[in-house]
Amino acid sequence: MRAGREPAQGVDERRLWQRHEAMARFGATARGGVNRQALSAEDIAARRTLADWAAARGYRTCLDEIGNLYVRRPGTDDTAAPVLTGSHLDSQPTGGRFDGTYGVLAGFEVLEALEDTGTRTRRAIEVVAWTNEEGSRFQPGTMGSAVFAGDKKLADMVEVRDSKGTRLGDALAETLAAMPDADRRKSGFPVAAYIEAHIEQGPRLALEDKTIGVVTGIQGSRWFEIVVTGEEAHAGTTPLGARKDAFRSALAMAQALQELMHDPADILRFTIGRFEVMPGSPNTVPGRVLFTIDFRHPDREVLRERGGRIAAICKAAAGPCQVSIRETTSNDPTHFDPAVVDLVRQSAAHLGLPHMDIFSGAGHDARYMAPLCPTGMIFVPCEKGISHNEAENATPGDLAAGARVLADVLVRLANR
Ligand code: HGY
Ligand code: MN
Ligand code: MN
Repeated sequence: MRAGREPAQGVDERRLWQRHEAMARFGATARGGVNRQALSAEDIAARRTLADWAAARGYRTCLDEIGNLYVRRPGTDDTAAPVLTGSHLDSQPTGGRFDGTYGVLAGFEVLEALEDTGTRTRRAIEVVAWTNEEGSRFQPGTMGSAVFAGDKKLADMVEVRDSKGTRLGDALAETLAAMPDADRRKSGFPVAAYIEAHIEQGPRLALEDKTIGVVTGIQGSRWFEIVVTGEEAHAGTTPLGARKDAFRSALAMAQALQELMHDPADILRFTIGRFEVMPGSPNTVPGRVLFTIDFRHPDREVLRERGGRIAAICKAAAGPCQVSIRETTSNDPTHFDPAVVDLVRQSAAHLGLPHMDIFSGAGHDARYMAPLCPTGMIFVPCEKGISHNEAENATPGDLAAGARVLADVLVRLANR
């Protein structure tokens, strides 16, 4: 240990990179990404590894009722509410090695840097790995932080099923049982401040040659699940005019929705990422189609107005089929606490790192922490802005730079 150094100087670029290499083994794909979906065996392995690293440093590990995992470095005042940092370990099915993982490992790297520089803080600092941020296996995403914030009820979340019919509650029980040494605690405890480090998942920092993104907020989003019900029929004998073809109706809906969501300024984001045609047999007319909508915009009014027209458009395009529209999550645009945003900006400047303000296009758990406590985020670049893709990449230097800003900001927040 070399005491007396600033906490940020304790950040070890090589150690942080090696932790990423270790985590990338869990759910590793042949194309260099990760498939570590929420509450899967791979997610459990990653969680247990973080807990092992924590134990090696003598840190206490806790789990709450939705499986959010906390690693606690005590402060000098154990009665003071902790400062929280972290992100998520779960990934997309064809995800990258840095989305979410970076925020958890940068937070853990800060704890180690504080040890190595002999830095004490008044408040405890806790690193959290939120459950099911991605929402790819179980919708909605940011589920762990939403339950922590009281925005989603555990009783509702445990009944959510994945596309294979597995109940979230059963997968959660397995995850909790796999970590018997972790203490249990109730979510929603008081938090003094929250700061999350994340790759940008877009091209702006790289294009502007900046190392640090001073995140001012997150755009709003609305997710829907659309189920179109027709009637299975024989592909060879059933006249087109007599069919209740769920695919044909779903396609008409999708085309009408694309027109609704057309934005010449290309600010609006509209994605149909899942489109399941059932029974999926070449010679049976589809009787059921399920598709998802991910709609995002920085302007609350656009989200309300355009989002409010989705149901009518689907019904008008249903033809002879039935259609059900279920909104699975709706989030207004989030604006972070200006004082925390300013801390990030000052810290980047203090460390001599090129930085710029940026509004997040991607969703993050910080969205749910913002109404609870002073909240902010720190972005670092990812190669060509590529994310939710196995080719996602970042440099050891940028990851370490973000962790240094995180160390500086966390210590300031933990000594308030
Ligand atoms: O979907 C999102 O914006 C986040 O990356 N899960
Ligand atoms: Mn993420
Ligand atoms: Mn993601």
